[in-house]
Amino acid sequence: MSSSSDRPTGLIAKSGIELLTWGTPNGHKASIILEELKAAYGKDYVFQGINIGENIQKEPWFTKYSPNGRIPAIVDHDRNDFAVFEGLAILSYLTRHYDPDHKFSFADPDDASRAEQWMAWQHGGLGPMQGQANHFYRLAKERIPYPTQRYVGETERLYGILDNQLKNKDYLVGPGKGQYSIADIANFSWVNVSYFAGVDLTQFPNLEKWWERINARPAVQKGTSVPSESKITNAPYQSRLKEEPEFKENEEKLKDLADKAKMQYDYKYVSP
Ligand SMILES: N[C@@H](CCC(=O)N[C@@H](CS)C(=O)NCC(=O)O)C(=O)O
Repeated sequence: MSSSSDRPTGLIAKSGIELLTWGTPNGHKASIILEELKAAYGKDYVFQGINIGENIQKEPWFTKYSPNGRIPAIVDHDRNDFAVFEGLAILSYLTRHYDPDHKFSFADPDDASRAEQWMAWQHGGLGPMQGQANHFYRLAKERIPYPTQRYVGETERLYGILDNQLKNKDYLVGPGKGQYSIADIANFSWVNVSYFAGVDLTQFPNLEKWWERINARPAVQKGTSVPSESKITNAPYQSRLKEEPEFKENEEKLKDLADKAKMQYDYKYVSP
């Protein structure tokens, strides 16, 4: 179930989970796990699109649930309207309460800690650095070489860390080859917009295979289309490069500027 197209002004559901979100990497973390729980257990949810371009996330009714004024947030109507903000906390809360068979989380305390470590790493490293890479590579009003190479380079260094972790594993955490979990969902949501930040995923072969594996999951396809189809994730980005010559030309210009910035400051990412 989705919301009406009117500007949201408050909660709309009375039971179950209500997700307040927008089509960004942090938003996708919450909608992917909710789609996975729906597919695995039949747990339904309601969402409202919070258009961050219109600053709905700064309105008092919203900051009551998400004090940082950012998406995503969830409200659990079945648990006294308990509200959760921050991706890691949302992923942990939902699996703690609604993943009894540990299909996306871990019963083993050491694996649970490992998953938490990779989610914390995403929050402290990958998300903030790639967010800044997006800003300086593409969104800022002017192209400034130093921060562009600094943040695109640091994002590439972090991708190198993930690539190394996935050398002999299909998923980041878990016994043997690993088990798909909330640790993968947190990091996938950012790797799924690598090209938007000027990072070429083919440089990281283990990571690219992991991205393909996760992107092929039906629940991931559904989750990344909440609240609406995304144009910035890697698959539609690649299609636009093929189909829209003007888009391709502009993207090549951005890449060229970033490559020159890297050369100017001799930045090389270093992966262990
Ligand atoms: N660490 C938070 C980050 C949340 C965040 O940065 N959300 C962005 C969208 S990806 C946002 O709401 N931006 C709008 C704003 O800053 O006003 C998480 O993982 O949930």
